[in-house]
Amino acid sequence: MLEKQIMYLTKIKEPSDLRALDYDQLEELAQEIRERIIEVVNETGGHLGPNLGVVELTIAIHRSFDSPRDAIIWDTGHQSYVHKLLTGRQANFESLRQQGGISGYPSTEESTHDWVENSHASTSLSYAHGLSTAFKKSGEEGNLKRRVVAVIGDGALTGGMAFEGLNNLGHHGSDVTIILNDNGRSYAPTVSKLGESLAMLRINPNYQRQEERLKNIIESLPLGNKIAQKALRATKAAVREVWEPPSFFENLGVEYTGPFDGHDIKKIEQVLKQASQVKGPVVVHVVTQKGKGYAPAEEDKTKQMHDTSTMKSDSYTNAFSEVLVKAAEEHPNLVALTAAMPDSTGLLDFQARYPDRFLDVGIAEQHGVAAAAGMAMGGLKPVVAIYSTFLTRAIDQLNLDVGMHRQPVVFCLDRAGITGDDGPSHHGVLDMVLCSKIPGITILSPSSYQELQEMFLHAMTIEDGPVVLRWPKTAARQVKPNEIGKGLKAREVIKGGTEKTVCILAVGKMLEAAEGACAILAKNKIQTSVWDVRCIKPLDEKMLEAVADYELVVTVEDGLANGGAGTGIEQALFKMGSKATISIMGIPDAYIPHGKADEILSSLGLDVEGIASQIKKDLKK
Ligand SMILES: Cc1ncc(C[n+]2csc(CCOP(=O)(O)OP(=O)(O)O)c2C)c(N)n1
Repeated sequence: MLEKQIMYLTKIKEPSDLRALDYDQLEELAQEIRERIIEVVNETGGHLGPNLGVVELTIAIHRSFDSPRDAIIWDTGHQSYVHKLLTGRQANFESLRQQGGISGYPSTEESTHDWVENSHASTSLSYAHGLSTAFKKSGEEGNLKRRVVAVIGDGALTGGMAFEGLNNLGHHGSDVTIILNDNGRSYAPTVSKLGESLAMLRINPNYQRQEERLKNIIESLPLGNKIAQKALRATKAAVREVWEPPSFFENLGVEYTGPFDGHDIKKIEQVLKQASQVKGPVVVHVVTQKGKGYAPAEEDKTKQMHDTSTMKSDSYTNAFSEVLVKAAEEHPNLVALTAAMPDSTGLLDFQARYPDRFLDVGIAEQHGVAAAAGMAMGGLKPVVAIYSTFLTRAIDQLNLDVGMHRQPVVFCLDRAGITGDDGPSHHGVLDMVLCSKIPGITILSPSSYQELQEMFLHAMTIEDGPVVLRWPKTAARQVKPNEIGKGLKAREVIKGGTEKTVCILAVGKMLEAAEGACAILAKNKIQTSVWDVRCIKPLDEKMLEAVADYELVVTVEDGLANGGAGTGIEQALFKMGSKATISIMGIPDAYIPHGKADEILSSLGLDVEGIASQIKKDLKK
């Protein structure tokens, strides 16, 4: 960076330091922040577009409120980099998302300015309601003065929890300032009628002018002129009725003000200061541009560089993307659903080919899964493309609305297992534990590019209940046709001789590590068989029979060890009367911090060496 460019940022140790700068200096600071974020995120990866869009807004928020006395909650938390830079974390900002470094989301461990550890969307209004209630109930003078601020995007506002929160905030009259950061997009353009109405306000200056004019007239009338005031107030209400969003919020008991240019620091500051005087909840609608100030982000039509990841041709996601388009040709009733993530779940090609069969439900996983149940009841074949971590939101719907009704919905879980840089809330480690408890479900986990495609086509033929396919973020192995399994069968990959000493049952991508461990053990003259489990539920009886009389059966999965695939295998073998020692290798019950996925797996002993040494230990027992 040039010296001139770091004139201000390094001086901001605490948000209160912002107050020493005038508006010209703040503009320069905004530029320095943008450059710093671009520089770091280009190295580390992360959420670029959302953070570039909130630079001025974050500065204005920190000048208007007194953090951490006032609580600022960032919905989803992916747009908190600017906040981090302004709250004492700029010195090690380049460690963003690196093991031991700064988290890509708010982190209570990192700073008292971060109130929650979030990353799943649409929770901010609930946290805000809770905090505001607690501050009020404490009765302490200091607490009564605290303001609670929730910053929520138009995307996150499509989530059911956000609507539940709004409803409850309005009902209770909680003192919360809700900053609606409206950039018109989630990853893709936001799917929401409310969003469309917000956009109408955003692009139509008439609304603002009319509001302003009426406000001025009402204020200029002499106090005695009650009739005229009443008539004008009615006119103002009528004007508002025509414009949906204000009446939408106000009917819920939440004041609305806006829209304002979210890149105008002075204006936003002024509005926020006024809004913080309002009793009860108030929405301040600000309009920002995602990716602002960085041409590659501004020009990226797909996602305005929401994040820096791109779909790789050798990824499991790509294998899915290809086979989905192929299956759609054969199954005219196939529809594909996403919860606001068409690109990262591999649906873009499908969307381009079959726009009428592509459905974005908004950031609304619960609704999406129940809607898929309805679609299946009506004769469609829904494919729900979703990250493993976000399916957790909709387990109840998968269990009762899909599972109990035995609806043939296919769930395609991307980013299953340890995902790495995004930290504890993004690891997809719960899906096998939760889904395996659902009666009648089929759960498949591919170990290669070709296997995924074979499994997906098979899943399309299952008509008596839901199917879950889960795969990791990493590159998929390319294998020959004779290395692909069939149907719901497991596949014996390595026959370990006649002694039946050790057998490894590997799930999905862990197969590769299991094969490596087998090679190490062979050097130590330990004969080891390896199976690709493929189908976690129902388990392949033939595999169970074949391994039941081994001395040691080791299961390896990239999901929670407690209650997942290994537990299911252990119970099945026990029921069969197997005397084998069973060793279950998987993720411990812990919130695992961010880092590189492979490094995390190695640290948990879930790599070639770790598996081999666990087996040696187990054999000594
Ligand atoms: C429950 C849940 N589903 C999906 C996501 C993935 N996701 C992260 S940010 C995002 C879009 C958020 O849009 P918006 O709230 O408008 O914020 P913006 O990025 O536009 O600033 C999505 C879908 C998530 N974090 N949580």
